[in-house]
Order: sequence, then structure tokens, then C-alpha cells
Amino acid sequence: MKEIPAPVKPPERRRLSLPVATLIGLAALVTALGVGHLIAGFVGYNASPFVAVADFVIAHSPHPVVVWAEQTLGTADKTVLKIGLAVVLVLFAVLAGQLSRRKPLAGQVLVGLLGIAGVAAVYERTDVGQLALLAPVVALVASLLVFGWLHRYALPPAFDESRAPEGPTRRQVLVRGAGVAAGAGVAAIAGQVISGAGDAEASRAAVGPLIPSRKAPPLPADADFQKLGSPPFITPNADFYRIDTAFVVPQVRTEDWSLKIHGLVDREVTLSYADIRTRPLVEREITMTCVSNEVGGDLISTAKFIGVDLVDLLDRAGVRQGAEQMYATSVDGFTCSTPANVALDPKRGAMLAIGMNGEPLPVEHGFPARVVIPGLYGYVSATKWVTDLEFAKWDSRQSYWLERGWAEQAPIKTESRIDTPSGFASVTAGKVRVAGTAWAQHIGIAKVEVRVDQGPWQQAMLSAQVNKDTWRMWWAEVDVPSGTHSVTVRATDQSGYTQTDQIADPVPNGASGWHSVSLNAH
Ligand SMILES: Nc1nc2c(c(=O)[nH]1)N[C@H]1C(S)=C(S)[C@@H](COP(=O)(O)O)O[C@H]1N2
Ligand SMILES: [Mo]
Repeated sequence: MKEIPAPVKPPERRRLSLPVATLIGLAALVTALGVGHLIAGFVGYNASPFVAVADFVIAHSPHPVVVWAEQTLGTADKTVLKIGLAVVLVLFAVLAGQLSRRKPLAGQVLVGLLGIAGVAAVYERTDVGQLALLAPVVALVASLLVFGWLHRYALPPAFDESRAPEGPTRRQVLVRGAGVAAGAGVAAIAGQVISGAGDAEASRAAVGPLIPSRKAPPLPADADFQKLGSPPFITPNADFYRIDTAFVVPQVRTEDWSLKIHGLVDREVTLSYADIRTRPLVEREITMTCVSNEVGGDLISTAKFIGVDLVDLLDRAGVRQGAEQMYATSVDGFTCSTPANVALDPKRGAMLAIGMNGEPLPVEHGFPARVVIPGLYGYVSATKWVTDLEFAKWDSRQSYWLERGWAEQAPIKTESRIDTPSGFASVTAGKVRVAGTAWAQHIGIAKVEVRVDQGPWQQAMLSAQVNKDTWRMWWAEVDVPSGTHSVTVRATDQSGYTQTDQIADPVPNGASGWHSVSLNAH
């Protein structure tokens, strides 16, 4: 038998091992993120490439995806996005490393493309200055340099094969890569500290007690039927539903905040936080509702809002006749159009709110100040972190959700919901107590009825009406024979309108239909 010749030893040194190539890709990625975040600390938090790309993904996601995420993930959608984006970036970085096991170029091109995406995302933003481009640009350059530098270190170009160094050990490369990662981490933390995220909490703590000069009257004892299974009349701040498009909750300190009222007005007005804080404050219970709320959904909550009458502020500016919309802008770039006649209606009770349930507005709910307008869905009324109110014609400005096909006119629809029992609950056959809530903001609820299957409608007991801008709780006892049966609710408002059974999607102006739950009675 012939002897098998020993295989020719491959030129191993000329190719990076998989782990080392991966490490180089990852080191370049963390460098970009760390350096970008550090510089963003100086030029504006939203210039951080990771933040900007995440916001870019939100802004350019197909509309149904955004609505789906809002409904199924709620505010956890940002965490899911954060993790998803991180995974995609890591995959890109690993791929960049793998493409560069011999020469750095292919990997550098890929890293460069990611960097350009960061630059583009920051470039698109309207809430940061031109200087903000420094963050993604320096991040891009730094990551390319680190990629090239580590690559050259791990795989020194051999001019003279015979004299070529052995190259560093894998351990040495790992140590260097880990050093880069640690440095990037420190840079990111420094950026976070410098940009002062978290300052808003300190500013909020310094506001002190907000004492309304016109306090809302105490709630009647029967404002809710919590013991019978309705929600509490006032939603605690921590449970109040939340909808925001911004990737990170905007951090605004009172001393940095101001509100400008301009456009079709006689006098442009700019108000500071102190200007608002020192006016006589009013307090009003208002039930807010999100247009994305499905029939039976929970994107509805009630709070005692403290603030000033919006009309008083608008009167100071003197809004002109031809104004059609109040176009509000938030620090995060979110925009919102309210029909001008609603914003200006002295009977509406629209507020610039600075407090909620006895405290300054929570940061997530718009600290230092937000708009709250009874009777309109939040996307056309309730701008959080609001800094600008411009009066304009409809065709001169298009706000965030209107651009995405939602309606200009969006009064909250008269609706009702069964809270107890929950769907598919097992109950004892016979008398079953059902309870829930109904709302017809700015009109008021007149009547709530329930029925079992297609049986006769039966009137429910209503809680005391606190005001026309809030929900009302109800309860009833119905007869449920054994087997599977559905219980349905419908409300009639004080204009005499009975909520339609016509099923409509939330798009474009709010869901409609009767809420039913299916029960298993034994
Ligand atoms: N800046 C800003 N304001 C905003 C939004 C937003 O995404 N960003 N969402 C609006 C929508 S759609 C609703 S329903 C309400 C929700 O207010 P909340 O989060 O305090 O419940 O805020 C409105 N104001
Ligand atoms: Mo909303």
C-alpha cells in the first residue's frame, strides 16, 4: 500500500479563526454604539445612532405593524424593538467578521453600511441640530478604524513570509478586543450620564405640591362599582394606559421647557413653566381614550388632571379667524392636529395639564406639560411633552397620525365594555353578576343595557355621573342557563344615540361594535 502523503499544511496564519473574526466584527459594532452614545451626550440624546435607528424603524414601519405592536405589546413594544434591533446589529457584526477572515475590506464595507444607516437616521431627525451628525459620523469612522486595527493586529500583513511574525496568540487578540469593548461601554455610560437622562425625574421632584385653586369636587361614593367588578373610577398613574411613538421617553426639565403659541395668531406667545405654574390651577376628571382601542380593549383611563385652561392661553395669543387646526409639536417630534374650533371652545374644558392625580405629570405621561381635551381621541388632542402650538390651515401641515391615514375629526365613540366576568369564565348557572364601564365623553352616558345571547335587553345600574367627560360604571344581574352563553353590553348616550352594533376597525377613526363575553355556566 502506498503511503498517504501528509496533507500540505494550509497557510493557516493567513486566515482568521472564526472566533477571532467574530470578535473583530463585534468590537467594531460596540465601538460605533459606544462612541456614538458618548458624543450624543454632548450634541443631543436622540443623535445616538442606536436611538436614531430605532426611531427610524418606528417611523418607517408599515402602519399595520405599528398598530399591531401597540395593541399586542403595549409599551413593551419598545423593549421588543430594542432587543430585535440589537439582535440584527449583532448578526451584521458577526457577518462582517466572517466576511473578513482574509482581508478586512468586505467586513469594513458592511460596517460602513451600518454606519451610514446611523448617519441617515440622525440626518432625518428634526429634533436635533446639524452638529448632531457628529455622533453617527464619528461612530462610523471609529468603528472602521477599530475594525482595521484589530484585523491588522490579528493578521499582520506579511511582507516577508520567512520573517513574518507568528502573529499574536488568540488570547492576545481576545484581550485587545475585550479592551475595546470595555472602552466602548465606558463611553456609552459616559454619554448617558452627560446627556442627563434621568434629570427629568429630579426636575419633577422639585416641582412641589400642585394645589388647584378650583379643585374637582370630592368623588361620590358610588362613582364606581369596584367591589362588584368594575374598574376603579380614577386610574392610578402607574396603571394609566400609555401610548408613545418615541423610542426613549423624552426627558425634559422644567427650566428647559417652554411653550410657543404662534401661526395664525395676533401675538406670538412663549410661556415658561413658571408662567403656567403660577397661574390659578384647575382640576378636572377626564377619561382619555386611544383610537387604537379595540372593542373590549383597555386603552382607556381616567385621571384628575391639574393645569390651566387652554383657551386662556390661546386668548393671550389671539387666534385668528381662518385657523382650522391647532398643530401641536412635542419635543420628540410627534405632531398632533386638533380641530381649531374644538381647541378654542370655552365650554370644552381643554387643558394644558401639568399634574395628574395630585402629582406633577409622570415623565411617561408628558412631564412637564401636555394637552388634554375631553371628548377627542388622544392622537388628535393629547400631545405629551408639548412645546409648540401652531394655528394653521388643514392643508399647510399634516400631523403624525394623519399622515398615516387616520381621520382629521376624531370624537370618541360611545362605547361600553364588560369587565367582569372575563371572557370564557366558568360561572355557576343561574344569576350571574356582570359589571363594566361605558363612555361617551363630552356627551355623557344615559343608559347601559345587557342581554344574554339574543334575549331581551335588560337595564343595568349606573354609577353616579361625575361629569360628562368621564366614563360611568355599571352592573347588572343576568340569568345564565347552563351551557355556553354570551353576554353582550350596549350603551346609550345623553344625546339619545345607542352605540352601533356595526363592527368597525380602529382605523381610521375608532372601533365600534358591541362587546360580548362568552361564559361557561355549570
Ligand atoms: N408626544 C407624544 N404625545 C402623544 C402620543 C405620542 O406618541 N407622543 N400619543 C398620543 C396618543 S395616540 C394617545 S392615545 C395619548 C396617550 O396618552 P398617555 O400615554 O398619557 O395615556 O397621547 C397622545 N400624545
Ligand atoms: Mo392613541
